[in-house]
Amino acid sequence: MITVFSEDHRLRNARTELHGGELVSPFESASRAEIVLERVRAVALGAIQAPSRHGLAPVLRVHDGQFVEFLSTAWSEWSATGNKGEAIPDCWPARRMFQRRPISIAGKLGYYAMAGETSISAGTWEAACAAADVAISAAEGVSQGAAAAFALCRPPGHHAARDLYGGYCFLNNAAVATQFLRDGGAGRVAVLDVDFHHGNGTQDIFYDRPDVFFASIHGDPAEAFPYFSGYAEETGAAAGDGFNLNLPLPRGTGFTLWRAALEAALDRIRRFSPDALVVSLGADTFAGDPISSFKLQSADFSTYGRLIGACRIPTLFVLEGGYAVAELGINVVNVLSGFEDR
Ligand code: Q9C
Ligand code: ZN
Repeated sequence: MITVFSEDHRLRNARTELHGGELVSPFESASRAEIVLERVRAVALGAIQAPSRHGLAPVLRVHDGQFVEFLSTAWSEWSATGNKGEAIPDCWPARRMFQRRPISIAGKLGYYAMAGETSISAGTWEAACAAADVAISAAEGVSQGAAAAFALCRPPGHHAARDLYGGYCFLNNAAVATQFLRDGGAGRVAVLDVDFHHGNGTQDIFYDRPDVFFASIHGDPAEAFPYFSGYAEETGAAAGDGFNLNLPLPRGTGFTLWRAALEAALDRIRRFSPDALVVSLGADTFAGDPISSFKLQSADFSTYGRLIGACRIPTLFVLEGGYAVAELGINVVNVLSGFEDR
């Protein structure tokens, strides 16, 4: 399968992440994309292509206009205000507070952030746009009849909602690509999110729609980020009721239990009979991941790639999380090779 990749991911090179009460070097680092690309080359997965530029129109099909405007100007507004560090929110519209968009940059950060670990830095917006273009360009391949394509996106996207950023995500690459596939003629699209963390952003974007089925396998929000989204009782709203499937699993989950959840998700996806499948591919389910608590081994990634491939649905893989950098290339590309071996 083809891989779409942009060097511009390097423009996302924040120095800080709020972690354990300290500002540390971000887990979501540029080396992640490089090691995945290196593995794509090593196994000769297929051609590696640069994305084409699509501008903001496909982004604005799933994101709020004022939110996009905020992201595009956040760093210049923050740095012009004389702040010394990177842009981090410190006040949120919590319970019983008034949900009105402030004018000042410090207020807007809290208004648009769903979490506080993710600093906005110079180049963040440009890298986020490049990642969206990567996802769209790979989706074009699937639209044009490819059996599969891999969008090697960085920064990731699945925590970004219609008007929220955070969890290392700014624009929801998988959701932008999903809508792009719909607009290109796919009547129904399924999204399968296998990242360790619940894909709250993707769920949010499609929650009231019956044309996009969303399924996510993730750490139980009672004990795992993003804490306030991902429970089994979140099944969709209005016309979208019944088109959202959350499969939360306990900390320490190994492949036997995880695989059973995957089979349940794939059953529902097959019954939905989609024209295309978008896989939010996070490899932070790996036993060695530094911020997650599932126990998958590298060989398990090949096994589950094969199970996804056996569905015989045109499939777009979109890279999300995975922070055990040394093994990230192997784990991610094992899924893609497993898919091709089906
Ligand atoms: N400081 C993705 O995998 N919590 N995002 C950080 C460590 C946020 C993960 C905990 C994790 C976000 C795309
Ligand atoms: Zn994750």
